[in-house]
Amino acid sequence: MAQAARERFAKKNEAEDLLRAFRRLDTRGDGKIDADELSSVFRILGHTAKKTEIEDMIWEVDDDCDMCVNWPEFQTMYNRCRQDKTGYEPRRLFNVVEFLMNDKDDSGTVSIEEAMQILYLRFGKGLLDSHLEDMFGTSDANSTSDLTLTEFLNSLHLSQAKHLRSTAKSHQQKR
Ligand SMILES: [Ca+2]
Ligand SMILES: [Ca+2]
Repeated sequence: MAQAARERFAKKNEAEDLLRAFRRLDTRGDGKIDADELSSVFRILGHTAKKTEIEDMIWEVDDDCDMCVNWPEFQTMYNRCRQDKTGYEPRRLFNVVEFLMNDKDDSGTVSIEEAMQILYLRFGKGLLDSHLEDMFGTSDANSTSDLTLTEFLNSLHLSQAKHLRSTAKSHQQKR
């Protein structure tokens, strides 16, 4: 695919995935996500999180302080994190959203084939393997198993920590 076509397709695809993730979290369908909804989705996905942790996830992105995340807040959070180069943007809800976006068939796990689609559209072929290795520990589709939400969050956490360390290092070297 030519780069311009890929970028157009990627944008459209990303917008659709984002809306799908929002709807999946808004289990009552009232246009905003609260702590109960988030915790019921976690329960379905077999992920354990403390109530305070879930409330913090919402608090970090709740611009109008109603203890819910509405669609504009959700989009703002997503775009902030996607554009963030420093790694310091709060990413807890974002990482969950990433999982739901990757889980295209709503099976509750992310397969390497699913992850490949999104990573390819975002980064192109060049960086595909290294991103897959960060996520699955290998880029070999035959030797991976699907990731649960907990596993997915753990690998994102590790790769984001790695990223923070390397940014810190390159700052030090510049001095
Ligand atoms: Ca709701
Ligand atoms: Ca809100």
